[in-house]
Amino acid sequence: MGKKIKLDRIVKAPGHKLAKELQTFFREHGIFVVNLIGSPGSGKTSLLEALAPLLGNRAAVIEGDLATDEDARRLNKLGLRSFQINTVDACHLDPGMIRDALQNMQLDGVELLFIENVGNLVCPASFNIGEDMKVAVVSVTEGDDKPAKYPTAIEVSSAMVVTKIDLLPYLKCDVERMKRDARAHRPDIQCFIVSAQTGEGVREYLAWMEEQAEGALQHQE
Ligand SMILES: Nc1nc2c(ncn2[C@@H]2O[C@H](COP(=O)(O)OP(=O)(O)O)[C@@H](O)[C@H]2O)c(=O)[nH]1
Ligand SMILES: [Mg+2]
Repeated sequence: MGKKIKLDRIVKAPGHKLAKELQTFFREHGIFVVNLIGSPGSGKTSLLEALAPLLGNRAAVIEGDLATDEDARRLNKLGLRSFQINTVDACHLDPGMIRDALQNMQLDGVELLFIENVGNLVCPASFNIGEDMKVAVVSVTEGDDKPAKYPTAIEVSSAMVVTKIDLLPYLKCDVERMKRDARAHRPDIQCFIVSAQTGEGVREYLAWMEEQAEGALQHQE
């Protein structure tokens, strides 16, 4: 059976220190945290749906949306334990919301925690919510100029996942340009070309993330 999670310290941490405390908390409990950022409809939840059968019980999700618990329900239905935060009118998640979510979650045995941020390529890029890495999710249907137009989102992201690649035959979208522009803003960014519909690229993305998680946890030992 997995580890028992105690939350005392992060519950008591003052607001301005909370992101750091969350990071320490996750590291101490061997949980690697990925903050998914991207526009509304870019395919963040669908990517998690595609990952769900590969993840099983070792992963959990915190979902951030202004309203509804639709995304958490979509993932729970697939057996990926998920907790929904409603930010009402806030355009991004903050560390206090993550702390509150953790108090309502069962984290025993969790090694990977995904946080799907509020759909928005601007505000979520500026806030650390205790994650190990941000990953930008950008779809081919949004147009190939988006990595160039949202440089901060790219600069803060360790990886860019280009989704909905199955729709490429129907669109004018230059994926090579997306990669080029992303690398111009962040030379070491990892690019994954994915379809949540067909599953293309999903295993490669997961394998890379697991490598990163392993590296981060070994580094700490
Ligand atoms: N064809 C195709 N549609 C996708 C893919 N990923 C997401 N979608 C569709 O795009 C829409 C928005 O996806 P969703 O995952 O809810 O986006 P989110 O708002 O970023 O979480 C839904 O209608 C999905 O079915 C994909 O890889 N291929
Ligand atoms: Mg979603």
